Amino acid sequence: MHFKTESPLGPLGWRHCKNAIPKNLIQEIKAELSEWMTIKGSPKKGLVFNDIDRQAKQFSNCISDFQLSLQKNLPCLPSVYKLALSQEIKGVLEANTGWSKSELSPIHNIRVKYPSKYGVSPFTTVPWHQDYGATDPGQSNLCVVTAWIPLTSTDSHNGGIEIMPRSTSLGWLEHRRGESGPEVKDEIMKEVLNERRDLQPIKTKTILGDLILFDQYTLHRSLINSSNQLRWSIDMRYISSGSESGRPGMWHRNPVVGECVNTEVMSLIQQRQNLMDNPETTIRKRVDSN
Ligand SMILES: O=C(O)CCC(=O)C(=O)O
Repeated sequence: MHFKTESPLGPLGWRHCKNAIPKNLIQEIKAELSEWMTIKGSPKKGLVFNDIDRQAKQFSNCISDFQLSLQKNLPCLPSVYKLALSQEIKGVLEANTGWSKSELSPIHNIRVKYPSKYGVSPFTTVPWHQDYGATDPGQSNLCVVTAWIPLTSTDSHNGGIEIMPRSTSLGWLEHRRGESGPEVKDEIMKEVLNERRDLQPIKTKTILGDLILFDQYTLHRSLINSSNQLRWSIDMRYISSGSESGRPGMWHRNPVVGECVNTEVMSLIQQRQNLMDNPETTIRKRVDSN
C-alpha cells in the first residue's frame, strides 16, 4: 500500500448528498430505458412508475447479456448524460470537492442489479475495492471522484453499497481479480482492519434524489440484492478540469459538467463506446498490473 491522504472529500473520503438530484431527471432516464426495452421486445404495459422492473424481468433468463447490452446502449441514453452533466451535479461537485470546473471521466457505468434469485453478477455485486483500480496504470497523478447515483431507493437489503469511511488515508491497496471481480487482497484487508480499528463500514441507505460521493481510495462494496425489486444505478467518475481522466484516449475530449447535452456531446459518448466495442482495444486497468 502507499500512503496518500489528500482527499478532495476530506478525511472521511465520502459524502452522502441528500435530495441532490431533481426526480424529473431520473424519471427521464427511466422513460428512455423503458423505450429501449420496448424496442428490445419487452413492451411497457402502462405508465406505472415501476414498469421498468416489470419490463426488465422479461430478460431475467440472461442477466449478464442484459447488463452488457444496457451498457452498450449508453450512447442512446442522453438522459443519463443530462443527469451526469447537470447543473445539480455541478453544484454538488463544487460544494463537496471545491473544484470550480469538473469533467466527466470515460470510466462510468449504468447497472441493473437483479434480485439474487435470478443470479448474482460480479458486475453488480462487487466485493471491497477502490475505484483507483479501474484507472490506467500509465496515469499516476490522478484524483478521481465517483458519484454513485441510484435510480431507485437503496439499502442493505436491495443491493445498496457499503462504504468504509476514512479508508482513503490507506492509499492504494493491492487488489486481485477474484471470481466476483476485482477486490482488495484478503490478507491486505485483514491486516488493514486489524491495524485500523477506526475503520468501521457503513451500509448506505438512499432515497430517490440522493447520491453518494467517494474518492478513488475509499473502500466500498456493493451488496447482494435480497429484495424482489431491481436496483438500477449509474456510477459516474469526475475529475477537476484539465487533470488526468483515468482512461486516456477514449474520446476527443472530456464532457464538461454543466454543459448542454447536444449531438456533439453524444458523439463523444458514441466514440467511447465504439472504442470499447472494438475487439482490438485493450483497456488497461491498474488492478491487473499489481
Ligand atoms: O453499483 C454497484 O453496485 C457497484 C458500484 C461500484 O462499486 C463502483 O461504482 O465502484
